[in-house]
Amino acid sequence: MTEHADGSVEVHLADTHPGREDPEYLRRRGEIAGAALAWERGSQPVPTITYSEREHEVWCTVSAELAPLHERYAHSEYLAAKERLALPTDHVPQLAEVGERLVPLTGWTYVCAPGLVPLRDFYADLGSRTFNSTQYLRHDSQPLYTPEPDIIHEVIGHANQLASPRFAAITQAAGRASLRLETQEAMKLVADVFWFSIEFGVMREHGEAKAYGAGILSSYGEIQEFGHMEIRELDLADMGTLNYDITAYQPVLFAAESLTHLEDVVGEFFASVDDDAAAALRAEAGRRGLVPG
Ligand code: NLE
Ligand code: FE2
Repeated sequence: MTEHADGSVEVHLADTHPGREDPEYLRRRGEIAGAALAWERGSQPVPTITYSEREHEVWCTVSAELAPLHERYAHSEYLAAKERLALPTDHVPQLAEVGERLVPLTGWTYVCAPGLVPLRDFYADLGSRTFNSTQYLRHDSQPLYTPEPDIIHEVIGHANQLASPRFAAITQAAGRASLRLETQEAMKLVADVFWFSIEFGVMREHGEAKAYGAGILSSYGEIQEFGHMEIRELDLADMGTLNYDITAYQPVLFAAESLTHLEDVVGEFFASVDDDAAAALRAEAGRRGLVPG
Protein backbone atom coordinates (compact mmCIF):
# COMPACT_ATOMS: atom_id res chain seq x y z
CA MET A 1 0.00 0.00 0.00
CA THR A 2 1.38 3.41 -0.95
CA GLU A 3 0.03 6.72 0.36
CA HIS A 4 0.57 9.52 -2.16
CA ALA A 5 1.12 13.18 -1.33
CA ASP A 6 -2.36 14.08 -2.64
CA GLY A 7 -3.89 11.75 -0.03
CA SER A 8 -4.74 8.98 -2.47
CA VAL A 9 -3.83 5.41 -1.62
CA GLU A 10 -2.50 2.83 -4.03
CA VAL A 11 -3.16 -0.80 -3.13
CA HIS A 12 -0.81 -3.52 -4.35
CA LEU A 13 -2.33 -6.96 -4.81
CA ALA A 14 -0.56 -10.30 -5.02
CA ASP A 15 0.03 -11.88 -8.44
CA THR A 16 -2.62 -14.48 -7.69
CA HIS A 17 -5.31 -11.95 -6.64
CA PRO A 18 -8.28 -12.02 -9.05
CA GLY A 19 -8.69 -8.23 -8.85
CA ARG A 20 -5.16 -7.21 -9.70
CA GLU A 21 -5.90 -6.37 -13.35
CA ASP A 22 -9.22 -4.62 -12.66
CA PRO A 23 -8.62 -0.84 -12.53
CA GLU A 24 -12.02 -0.06 -11.02
CA TYR A 25 -11.49 -2.63 -8.27
CA LEU A 26 -8.02 -1.24 -7.52
CA ARG A 27 -9.37 2.31 -7.38
CA ARG A 28 -12.10 1.23 -4.99
CA ARG A 29 -9.65 -0.65 -2.78
CA GLY A 30 -7.54 2.50 -2.54
CA GLU A 31 -10.59 4.56 -1.64
CA ILE A 32 -11.70 2.19 1.15
CA ALA A 33 -8.15 1.81 2.52
CA GLY A 34 -7.86 5.62 2.50
CA ALA A 35 -10.94 5.95 4.72
CA ALA A 36 -9.36 3.63 7.31
CA LEU A 37 -5.99 5.41 7.13
CA ALA A 38 -7.65 8.79 7.68
CA TRP A 39 -9.64 7.51 10.64
CA GLU A 40 -8.55 8.71 14.07
CA ARG A 41 -9.15 6.09 16.65
CA GLY A 42 -10.72 7.22 19.90
CA SER A 43 -12.04 10.50 18.59
CA GLN A 44 -14.23 9.41 15.67
CA PRO A 45 -16.77 6.69 14.95
CA VAL A 46 -15.56 4.01 12.51
CA PRO A 47 -16.08 5.45 9.01
CA THR A 48 -19.24 4.50 7.17
CA ILE A 49 -18.63 3.12 3.67
CA THR A 50 -21.27 3.66 1.01
CA TYR A 51 -21.17 0.32 -0.73
CA SER A 52 -21.98 -0.02 -4.43
CA GLU A 53 -24.57 -2.36 -5.93
CA ARG A 54 -21.72 -4.53 -7.16
CA GLU A 55 -20.38 -4.83 -3.59
CA HIS A 56 -23.78 -5.54 -2.03
CA GLU A 57 -24.25 -8.25 -4.63
CA VAL A 58 -21.03 -9.99 -3.63
CA TRP A 59 -22.19 -9.96 0.00
CA CYS A 60 -25.62 -11.37 -1.00
CA THR A 61 -24.10 -14.09 -3.19
CA VAL A 62 -21.68 -15.26 -0.53
CA SER A 63 -24.33 -15.11 2.25
CA ALA A 64 -26.77 -17.13 0.16
CA GLU A 65 -24.17 -19.72 -0.90
CA LEU A 66 -22.88 -20.10 2.65
CA ALA A 67 -26.27 -20.48 4.39
CA PRO A 68 -26.91 -24.16 3.47
CA LEU A 69 -23.20 -25.00 3.69
CA HIS A 70 -23.05 -23.64 7.25
CA GLU A 71 -26.07 -25.78 8.17
CA ARG A 72 -24.27 -28.79 6.76
CA TYR A 73 -20.64 -28.21 7.78
CA ALA A 74 -20.44 -25.67 10.61
CA HIS A 75 -20.21 -26.62 14.28
CA SER A 76 -23.40 -26.03 16.27
CA GLU A 77 -21.69 -23.50 18.58
CA TYR A 78 -21.03 -21.29 15.52
CA LEU A 79 -24.53 -21.85 14.11
CA ALA A 80 -26.17 -20.82 17.38
CA ALA A 81 -23.95 -17.73 17.62
CA LYS A 82 -24.69 -16.80 14.00
CA GLU A 83 -28.39 -17.01 14.71
CA ARG A 84 -28.05 -14.73 17.74
CA LEU A 85 -26.02 -12.14 15.85
CA ALA A 86 -28.50 -12.15 12.96
CA LEU A 87 -26.40 -10.21 10.46
CA PRO A 88 -28.07 -8.85 7.33
CA THR A 89 -27.80 -11.08 4.25
CA ASP A 90 -29.11 -8.58 1.69
CA HIS A 91 -26.56 -5.78 2.15
CA VAL A 92 -23.06 -5.25 3.50
CA PRO A 93 -23.31 -4.20 7.16
CA GLN A 94 -21.29 -1.30 8.52
CA LEU A 95 -18.62 -2.22 11.08
CA ALA A 96 -20.32 0.06 13.64
CA GLU A 97 -23.48 -2.00 13.25
CA VAL A 98 -21.54 -5.26 13.69
CA GLY A 99 -20.13 -3.89 16.96
CA GLU A 100 -23.56 -2.74 18.13
CA ARG A 101 -24.87 -6.26 17.69
CA LEU A 102 -21.84 -7.94 19.30
CA VAL A 103 -21.48 -5.72 22.36
CA PRO A 104 -24.59 -6.99 24.17
CA LEU A 105 -23.66 -10.60 23.31
CA THR A 106 -19.95 -10.81 24.12
CA GLY A 107 -18.60 -7.25 24.41
CA TRP A 108 -16.59 -7.23 21.18
CA THR A 109 -16.27 -4.13 19.02
CA TYR A 110 -15.07 -3.75 15.44
CA VAL A 111 -12.61 -1.12 14.27
CA CYS A 112 -11.50 -0.51 10.69
CA ALA A 113 -8.12 -1.45 9.23
CA PRO A 114 -6.74 -0.47 5.82
CA GLY A 115 -5.35 -3.97 5.22
CA LEU A 116 -3.22 -6.43 7.16
CA VAL A 117 -2.52 -5.03 10.63
CA PRO A 118 0.92 -5.57 12.23
CA LEU A 119 0.74 -8.80 14.21
CA ARG A 120 1.46 -7.24 17.62
CA ASP A 121 -1.18 -4.54 17.17
CA PHE A 122 -3.79 -6.99 15.95
CA TYR A 123 -3.29 -9.30 18.93
CA ALA A 124 -3.03 -6.51 21.51
CA ASP A 125 -6.49 -5.37 20.40
CA LEU A 126 -7.89 -8.90 20.61
CA GLY A 127 -6.82 -8.78 24.26
CA SER A 128 -9.37 -6.01 24.84
CA ARG A 129 -12.07 -7.58 22.66
CA THR A 130 -11.44 -5.27 19.74
CA PHE A 131 -11.31 -6.71 16.24
CA ASN A 132 -9.40 -4.93 13.46
CA SER A 133 -11.43 -5.47 10.32
CA THR A 134 -10.99 -4.62 6.67
CA GLN A 135 -13.97 -2.96 4.97
CA TYR A 136 -13.45 -3.91 1.32
CA LEU A 137 -15.00 -6.88 -0.47
CA ARG A 138 -13.38 -9.69 -2.42
CA HIS A 139 -13.35 -9.47 -6.22
CA ASP A 140 -16.69 -10.40 -7.78
CA SER A 141 -15.11 -12.75 -10.34
CA GLN A 142 -14.23 -15.18 -7.53
CA PRO A 143 -16.62 -14.82 -4.60
CA LEU A 144 -16.11 -18.38 -3.37
CA TYR A 145 -12.60 -17.78 -2.03
CA THR A 146 -10.24 -14.87 -1.51
CA PRO A 147 -6.54 -15.14 -0.66
CA GLU A 148 -6.67 -12.25 1.86
CA PRO A 149 -9.09 -11.26 4.59
CA ASP A 150 -12.00 -9.08 3.41
CA ILE A 151 -15.11 -7.85 5.26
CA ILE A 152 -16.90 -11.10 4.42
CA HIS A 153 -14.20 -13.09 6.18
CA GLU A 154 -13.97 -10.67 9.12
CA VAL A 155 -17.70 -10.48 9.68
CA ILE A 156 -19.30 -13.71 8.42
CA GLY A 157 -16.30 -15.70 9.66
CA HIS A 158 -15.12 -13.90 12.78
CA ALA A 159 -18.06 -11.83 14.03
CA ASN A 160 -20.42 -14.81 13.97
CA GLN A 161 -17.78 -16.82 15.80
CA LEU A 162 -17.19 -14.01 18.32
CA ALA A 163 -20.92 -13.96 19.10
CA SER A 164 -20.21 -17.20 21.00
CA PRO A 165 -18.95 -16.42 24.54
CA ARG A 166 -16.74 -19.52 24.39
CA PHE A 167 -14.99 -18.71 21.10
CA ALA A 168 -14.82 -15.08 22.21
CA ALA A 169 -12.95 -16.08 25.38
CA ILE A 170 -10.41 -18.21 23.50
CA THR A 171 -9.79 -15.38 21.01
CA GLN A 172 -9.31 -12.82 23.77
CA ALA A 173 -6.93 -15.18 25.59
CA ALA A 174 -4.72 -15.29 22.48
CA GLY A 175 -4.69 -11.50 22.47
CA ARG A 176 -3.76 -11.31 26.14
CA ALA A 177 -1.01 -13.87 25.59
CA SER A 178 0.65 -11.57 23.07
CA LEU A 179 1.10 -8.94 25.80
CA ARG A 180 3.15 -11.40 27.88
CA LEU A 181 5.45 -12.45 25.03
CA GLU A 182 8.70 -10.68 24.29
CA THR A 183 10.28 -12.88 21.65
CA GLN A 184 9.24 -12.95 18.02
CA GLU A 185 9.47 -16.76 18.07
CA ALA A 186 6.92 -16.99 20.87
CA MET A 187 4.59 -14.53 19.15
CA LYS A 188 4.79 -16.49 15.91
CA LEU A 189 4.05 -19.73 17.72
CA VAL A 190 0.90 -18.25 19.28
CA ALA A 191 -0.19 -16.80 15.92
CA ASP A 192 0.34 -20.20 14.28
CA VAL A 193 -1.73 -22.03 16.92
CA PHE A 194 -4.37 -19.34 16.36
CA TRP A 195 -4.23 -20.02 12.62
CA PHE A 196 -4.95 -23.72 13.10
CA SER A 197 -7.73 -23.09 15.64
CA ILE A 198 -9.65 -19.81 15.47
CA GLU A 199 -8.90 -19.37 11.74
CA PHE A 200 -8.96 -22.92 10.38
CA GLY A 201 -10.05 -25.14 13.24
CA VAL A 202 -12.39 -28.09 12.97
CA MET A 203 -14.14 -29.94 15.76
CA ARG A 204 -15.80 -33.34 16.03
CA GLU A 205 -19.52 -33.34 16.54
CA HIS A 206 -21.69 -36.47 16.34
CA GLY A 207 -18.71 -38.30 14.83
CA GLU A 208 -18.17 -35.78 12.03
CA ALA A 209 -15.55 -33.05 11.58
CA LYS A 210 -17.35 -29.70 11.65
CA ALA A 211 -15.79 -26.31 10.94
CA TYR A 212 -15.53 -23.55 13.53
CA GLY A 213 -12.55 -21.67 12.02
CA ALA A 214 -13.40 -18.29 10.47
CA GLY A 215 -11.32 -18.91 7.35
CA ILE A 216 -13.28 -22.03 6.44
CA LEU A 217 -16.62 -20.50 7.36
CA SER A 218 -16.17 -17.45 5.11
CA SER A 219 -15.30 -19.38 1.95
CA TYR A 220 -17.97 -21.37 0.13
CA GLY A 221 -15.17 -22.95 -1.89
CA GLU A 222 -13.03 -24.13 1.01
CA ILE A 223 -15.94 -25.20 3.24
CA GLN A 224 -16.90 -27.82 0.66
CA GLU A 225 -13.35 -29.21 0.61
CA PHE A 226 -12.11 -29.25 4.19
CA GLY A 227 -13.57 -32.69 4.89
CA HIS A 228 -11.20 -34.16 2.28
CA MET A 229 -8.08 -32.65 3.84
CA GLU A 230 -5.68 -34.34 6.23
CA ILE A 231 -7.20 -33.92 9.67
CA ARG A 232 -4.83 -34.36 12.61
CA GLU A 233 -5.55 -34.45 16.32
CA LEU A 234 -4.95 -31.26 18.34
CA ASP A 235 -1.22 -30.99 18.90
CA LEU A 236 0.22 -27.65 20.04
CA ALA A 237 3.81 -28.38 18.98
CA ASP A 238 2.64 -29.36 15.50
CA MET A 239 0.14 -26.49 15.16
CA GLY A 240 2.68 -23.96 16.41
CA THR A 241 5.39 -24.89 13.94
CA LEU A 242 3.73 -26.27 10.78
CA ASN A 243 4.27 -24.11 7.70
CA TYR A 244 1.22 -22.94 5.79
CA ASP A 245 0.27 -20.89 2.77
CA ILE A 246 -2.36 -18.25 3.59
CA THR A 247 -3.38 -17.96 -0.10
CA ALA A 248 -4.53 -21.57 -0.69
CA TYR A 249 -6.99 -24.10 0.74
CA GLN A 250 -5.41 -25.55 3.87
CA PRO A 251 -4.27 -29.14 3.21
CA VAL A 252 -3.74 -29.96 6.92
CA LEU A 253 -6.24 -29.20 9.67
CA PHE A 254 -6.43 -29.98 13.39
CA ALA A 255 -9.57 -31.34 15.02
CA ALA A 256 -10.64 -30.90 18.64
CA GLU A 257 -12.73 -33.72 20.08
CA SER A 258 -15.19 -31.22 21.55
CA LEU A 259 -15.48 -27.59 22.54
CA THR A 260 -14.31 -28.49 26.05
CA HIS A 261 -11.29 -30.23 24.56
CA LEU A 262 -10.53 -27.10 22.51
CA GLU A 263 -10.80 -24.94 25.63
CA ASP A 264 -8.65 -27.32 27.67
CA VAL A 265 -5.86 -27.51 25.10
CA VAL A 266 -5.88 -24.33 23.01
CA GLY A 267 -7.69 -22.03 25.47
CA GLU A 268 -5.43 -23.10 28.35
CA PHE A 269 -2.37 -22.69 26.15
CA PHE A 270 -3.30 -19.10 25.27
CA ALA A 271 -4.16 -18.38 28.91
CA SER A 272 -0.81 -19.57 30.25
CA VAL A 273 1.84 -19.37 27.52
CA ASP A 274 4.92 -17.22 28.15
CA ASP A 275 8.29 -17.00 26.39
CA ASP A 276 9.68 -20.02 28.27
CA ALA A 277 6.68 -22.23 27.56
CA ALA A 278 6.79 -21.24 23.89
CA ALA A 279 10.52 -22.06 23.69
CA ALA A 280 9.85 -25.43 25.34
CA LEU A 281 7.15 -26.20 22.80
CA ARG A 282 9.45 -25.29 19.93
CA ALA A 283 12.14 -27.53 21.41
CA GLU A 284 9.62 -30.36 21.64
CA ALA A 285 8.70 -29.81 17.98
CA GLY A 286 12.41 -29.98 17.14
CA ARG A 287 12.90 -33.24 19.04
CA ARG A 288 9.91 -34.75 17.27
CA GLY A 289 11.35 -33.72 13.90
CA LEU A 290 8.47 -31.31 13.22
CA VAL A 291 10.73 -28.30 12.65
CA PRO A 292 13.32 -28.63 9.91
CA GLY A 293 16.81 -27.85 11.22
N1 NLE B 1 -9.88 -17.54 2.32
C1 NLE B 1 -10.79 -16.80 3.15
C2 NLE B 1 -12.11 -16.57 2.40
O1 NLE B 1 -12.19 -16.78 1.20
O2 NLE B 1 -13.07 -16.12 3.01
C3 NLE B 1 -10.22 -15.46 3.60
C4 NLE B 1 -8.80 -15.47 4.17
C5 NLE B 1 -8.68 -15.90 5.58
C6 NLE B 1 -7.32 -15.70 6.18
FE1 FE2 C 1 -9.17 -14.17 10.07
